[in-house]
Amino acid sequence: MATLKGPGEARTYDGSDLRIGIVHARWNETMISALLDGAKKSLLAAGVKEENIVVQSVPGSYELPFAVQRMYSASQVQSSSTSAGGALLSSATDLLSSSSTTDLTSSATSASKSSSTASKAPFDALLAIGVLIKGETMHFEYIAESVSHGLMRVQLDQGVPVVFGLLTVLTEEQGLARAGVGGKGHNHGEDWGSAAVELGVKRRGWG
Ligand code: DLZ
Repeated sequence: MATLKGPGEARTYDGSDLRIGIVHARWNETMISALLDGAKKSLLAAGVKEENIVVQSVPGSYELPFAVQRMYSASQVQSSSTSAGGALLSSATDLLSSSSTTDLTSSATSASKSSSTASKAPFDALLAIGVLIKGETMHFEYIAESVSHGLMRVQLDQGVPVVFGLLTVLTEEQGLARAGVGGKGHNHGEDWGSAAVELGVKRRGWG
């Protein structure tokens, strides 16, 4: 049954050939963990292979645009690298090396680790996950605005879909509901995973 809110009835897209990059912030870990799980669940359900889901983490949401941009650039270098380009490849991946991250699920960790060994294509889509909770100062507004603009800039400048997985909530309770924690609300991470697959597939058709 379609609801008033949300992306509507989803067509199923075949993600079995896609490579998806996820960067998540570590602030508000309970929600982040649930959102990441939700996103991965949708990706796997669409056929994306575990080894083609690369997860990295950054301290907070403010760091998301830079990390997404570097992660995508590194994947382009990887795909065009020959043995002569190996040094460049390793320096690019070192910027966001899996050993420097604290990923929140064991499956995410294994996906990150496998990313450093397998041969790679550039990411078909990326997903940035963060949870910003409004405090008593203007911090929230500045971070929310710059992250939104930054992620939009990355996707338009790089020509790669960047799914906006940033919850901007007024209270922790709102965040928990939107992460589907405690069986309440809806896990928006699931929608973001589906959006990444749909955009990844469509982008190929759009050239
Ligand atoms: C500083 C800060 C604050 C106050 N709140 C959040 C938050 O609710 N969610 C989040 O993801 N990050 C927060 N941060 C951290 C900033 O995003 C950033 O990591 C630091 O300012 C360092 O650049």
